[in-house]
Amino acid sequence: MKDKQIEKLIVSEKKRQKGVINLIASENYVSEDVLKALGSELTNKYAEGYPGARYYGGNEFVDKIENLCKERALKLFGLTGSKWHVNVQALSGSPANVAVYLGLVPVGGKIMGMNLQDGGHLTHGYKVSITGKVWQQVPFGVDSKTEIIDYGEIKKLAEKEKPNIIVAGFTAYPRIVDFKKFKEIADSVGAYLMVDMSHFAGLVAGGVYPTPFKYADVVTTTTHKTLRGPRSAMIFSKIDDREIYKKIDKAVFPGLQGGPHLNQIAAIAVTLKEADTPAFKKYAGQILKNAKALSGELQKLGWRIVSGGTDSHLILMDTWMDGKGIGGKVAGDRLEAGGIIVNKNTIPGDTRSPMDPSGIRLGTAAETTRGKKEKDFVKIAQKIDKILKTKSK
Ligand code: DSN
Repeated sequence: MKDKQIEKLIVSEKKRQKGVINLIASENYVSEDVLKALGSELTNKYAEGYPGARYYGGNEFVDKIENLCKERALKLFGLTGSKWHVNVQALSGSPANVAVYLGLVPVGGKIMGMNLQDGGHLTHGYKVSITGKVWQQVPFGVDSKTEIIDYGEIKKLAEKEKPNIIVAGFTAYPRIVDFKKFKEIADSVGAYLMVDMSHFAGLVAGGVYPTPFKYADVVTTTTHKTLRGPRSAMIFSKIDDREIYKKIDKAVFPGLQGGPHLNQIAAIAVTLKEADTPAFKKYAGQILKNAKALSGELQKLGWRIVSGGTDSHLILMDTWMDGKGIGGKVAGDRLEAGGIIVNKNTIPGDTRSPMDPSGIRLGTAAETTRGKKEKDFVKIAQKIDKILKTKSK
């Protein structure tokens, strides 16, 4: 690069990434091919609109790229183009979720989503997000004892509040979600069911987590977590006489965005091809095995794992343990000093502040990409335990 300042910083970041154990549940390491697509000449192209209906000329190749990306997206999740539509233009996860609400929920309408403290995302209607300002959140949480979603409570709440849309999905909930139950609840109150599978999309693609497509009206996902692609998003909508997909396409463009980022779209296409392989299935299975090994060993070492374990790539560790342990901020800082990168996280019923909550969130997708197996994660658990039990000087 001619710009030595930026080049030096990129090289330093590359070194940092190589030198740490990365347990951030929403990060991963992409392939050289994904990086090549991201850094290609596609970034020069403006193509407002959709394939075959653009507002700019010169779309011969970018139309093919976007169509191929959409075909691959449907194929990977076992969907047919007559029943499902996919939009691959949303710039990332938050704008994808906002586009769905913009398309389907009137201003002031109700979004029923998991509250932030129990594992929901900001864009599931939380008050500081635009999704909690333009629309009203009807928050639900987990059962205070089991720390698992209580579908009976959700049903009661939905019947009382009559939300326009119910969001099943999370950023910090380690368990399997029962999409069938969510669909029954949504149908009983006339709400759309949206599943935000951002965290577990790669696990669904790999066949190790239940597919939401049997039950959802809309499925949103980022493409950079367990799916191991570029920072971007996709929105799948069921095709039926409600014509949801038309409303969502319009919400993405021209509702929220101008030109799509075609370099990202090409990189998603590359990711989807990589994910449609036996090797990726094996990878997804290993993510799960590794998460169980990490969670099991931490429990053996005396740490409390929220909900007693995990069914996914994600683990919520209670580091505070009612004052017997340490806060999430100190835990995160100490681990970083010891070469392990995590994020501090609230746990269900947390009374501490989000800046220094009671726990940390761990994920196994990134280190599994680097070839780590169960025995390596047992060692990582022991390292975490040692670091957290050693008082800082
Ligand atoms: N998706 C969030 C995460 O899980 O890290 C960030 O918005």
